[in-house]
Amino acid sequence: MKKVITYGTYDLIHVGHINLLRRAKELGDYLIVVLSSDEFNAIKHKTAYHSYEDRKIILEAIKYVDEVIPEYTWEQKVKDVVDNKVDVFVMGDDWKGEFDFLKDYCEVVYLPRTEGISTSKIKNDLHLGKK
Ligand code: C2G
Repeated sequence: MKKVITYGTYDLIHVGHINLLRRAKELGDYLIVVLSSDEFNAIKHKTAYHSYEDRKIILEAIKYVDEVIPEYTWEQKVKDVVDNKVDVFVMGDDWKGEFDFLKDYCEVVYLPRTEGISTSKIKNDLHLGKK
C-alpha cells in the first residue's frame, strides 16, 4: 500500500484544499493529513475559525482522506514519515523547496496551488462585505 502524507490548517475548507487532497490521494492508496493543532496555528501566526476538533471532523468526511493526525511542531515531519511508513510527501508549491530534507526518507512532491482562493481571501472578502 502506497502511503501519502500532507500537512495543513485546512480552515474554512475550499476548492483549493479539495484539489490538493484529490491530487495527493491520486499519488497513492492511503492519504494521511497532518492537521495543525490550534496551538501550532498560533506558532504559524494563524487563527483558525474552526477548532482543531471541528477541522478534523470536516477533513475525515472528505472521501480522499484516510486518516487525520495532529501537527504540533515544525520538527515532527521526519518522525511522521518514518513512523507511518510514508512513501510520498505532498504540499502545495507555495512550500516549494521548504521540505526537500524529507527526500532522504520519501518522495517529495509540490503541487501547483489553486489560483484565486485561500482561507484568508474568504475571511477578507466576507469582512469587506464582498460576498
Ligand atoms: N492550497 C492549495 N491551493 C490553495 C490554498 C491552499 O493548493 N488555493 C494547499 C496548500 O499549499 C497546502 C494545503 O492546501 O498544501 C493546506 O493549506 P493551509 O491549510 O493553508 O496549510 P498551511 O498553513 O500552508 O500549513 O507544516 C506545514 C504547514 O502546516 C502547512
